[in-house]
Amino acid sequence: MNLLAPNRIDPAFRADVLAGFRSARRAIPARWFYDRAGSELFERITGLPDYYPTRVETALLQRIAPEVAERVGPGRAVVEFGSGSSIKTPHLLEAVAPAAYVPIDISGEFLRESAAALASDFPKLSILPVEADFMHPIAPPPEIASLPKLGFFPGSTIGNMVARTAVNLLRAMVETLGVGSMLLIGMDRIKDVSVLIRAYDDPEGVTAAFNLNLLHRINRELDADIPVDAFRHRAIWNDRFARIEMHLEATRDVAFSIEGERFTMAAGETIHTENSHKYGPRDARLLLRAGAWTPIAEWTDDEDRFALILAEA
Ligand code: AVI
Repeated sequence: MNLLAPNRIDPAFRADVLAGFRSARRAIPARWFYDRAGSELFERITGLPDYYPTRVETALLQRIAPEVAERVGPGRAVVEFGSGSSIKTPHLLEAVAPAAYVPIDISGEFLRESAAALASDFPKLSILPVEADFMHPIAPPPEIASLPKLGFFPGSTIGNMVARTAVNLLRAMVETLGVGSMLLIGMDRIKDVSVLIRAYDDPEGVTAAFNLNLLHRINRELDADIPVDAFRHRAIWNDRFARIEMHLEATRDVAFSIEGERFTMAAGETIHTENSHKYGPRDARLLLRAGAWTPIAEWTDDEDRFALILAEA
């Protein structure tokens, strides 16, 4: 056994995985998808023909950015929650011409990569990356203390949270940015179930590989021997909660061990790995209000697939 291995294990990952397998309804938080392989697979998902959110939101942002700039006014600091995606952020920065740009991400590596990429496109912009977990209030860099702020949270990442967590995050954002700030947030709309299922179960099998990578990650990083070939990817529409759920379903009875603990699953049993909530116009506004934000403008694409909402605290 590699004596260095225990040092590389994230204790929170181990705790979440073990708790998830011990529970009667097996579930692992979606945040653990994003190791290097998972992040690369997610990048591929965003380019898939059936995965509309990234494409539609980017085009929408490009179209409305001048109007957003007019509404928010000059001289703001743009604070992005999650590391700046190379495609979306420049559209906003070009239009808003902010005084500073503050990307916040828990992964220092992604933060440095995206900050470096943006710095070459916006050489005069002051970029102040913050390595932190934005689920909790964060003290912004002192350089932007006196500037009015615009939060940016694209991608409908909020949709990966259950309502209580989403509300807590929105309130943490008010604390981070301060009362009087604005927030531009992306939220995916409820739509035809067949369109949603295709977006989360693409014929190319990239989303399946993304989901199954979680089991590979458990085998790679923990002391585990899960037979990954005995699981298949499932994407299910849960109408009651208006969300796509991703699961990993055992295709036969399986037994395996994780960190010396034995687990069995019967054929057909699943591990719940992700929720991706979708919002009607009223749901979106209610969620924002519950999170202490007042929506002031809203834009959608021609087919009403995706919404960008501007709110103020
Ligand atoms: C990151 N997040 C907004 C994606 C989504 O659409 O919920 C994650 C994803 N899962 C499967 N495909 C994409």
